[in-house]
Amino acid sequence: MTISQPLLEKIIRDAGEIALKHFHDLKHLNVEKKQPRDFVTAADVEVEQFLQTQLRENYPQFGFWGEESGQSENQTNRWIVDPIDGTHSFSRGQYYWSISVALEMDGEMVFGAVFAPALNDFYCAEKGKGAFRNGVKIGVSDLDELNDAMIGTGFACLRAYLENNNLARFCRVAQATASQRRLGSAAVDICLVADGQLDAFWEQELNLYDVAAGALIAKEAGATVTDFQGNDGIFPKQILVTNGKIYHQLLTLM
Ligand code: 2AM
Ligand code: CA
Repeated sequence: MTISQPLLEKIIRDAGEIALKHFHDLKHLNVEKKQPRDFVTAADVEVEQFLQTQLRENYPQFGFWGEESGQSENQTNRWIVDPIDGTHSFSRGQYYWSISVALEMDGEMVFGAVFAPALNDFYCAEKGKGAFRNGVKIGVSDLDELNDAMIGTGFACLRAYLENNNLARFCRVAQATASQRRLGSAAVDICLVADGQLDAFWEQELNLYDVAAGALIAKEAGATVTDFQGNDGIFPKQILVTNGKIYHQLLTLM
């Protein structure tokens, strides 16, 4: 492997400092709308520029795809970056937002990091080497009764004005589970499943940069990652992440 985890952690934590500076001075933060219900701030742009520059400088062999700046030339081996996942929460001073960085090589995620600066939680994984939060190995919960489960979801589909909007599915799952959470950053939500803080998470109509890093972290922590039909893989338009034990019970409700 040609990457250095300590170097990447330093770069991503430094990016977190840039985001935190804005987070602690929200009164002066410029929030714009890319389209209705879709926000971007100066922090998103600055964090992405910083990551792009640092990653290019240290890893010139890899391409780059960021939410705000788009795709560079080399897309076979590339960094996939969401500078701030959960921008709306960020802009309101809430804590669930994150910086998401994945390295994809030949169609496979080999490294993923999700840093939630306001929580000071740094999640990361390298393929085949387990998943970690702040350097401590993590794993999914062992809860096996859907009725007792705490599950997370999100509604990117509502912001996209889709008729297929997750509301009926949410009602089915809410009636079958003990607790529901809607925290606003898919990348963090998926890491909470990896860490056993949630038993499962699903969402639809996301983008690859929202889920690429989280999905690897979750898999390395022992989670199942599928679409709503049960196909293995990372499908941002339909992602279901579970602890494995409640997978079949939940899949039938998707
Ligand atoms: P973002 O903050 O990077 O935009 C929350 O449900 C998830 O939906 C977040 O990961 C958020 O990512 C994403 N999201 C927000 N607005 C969206 C939109 N208009 N279309 C698709 N996804 C969106
Ligand atoms: Ca974003």
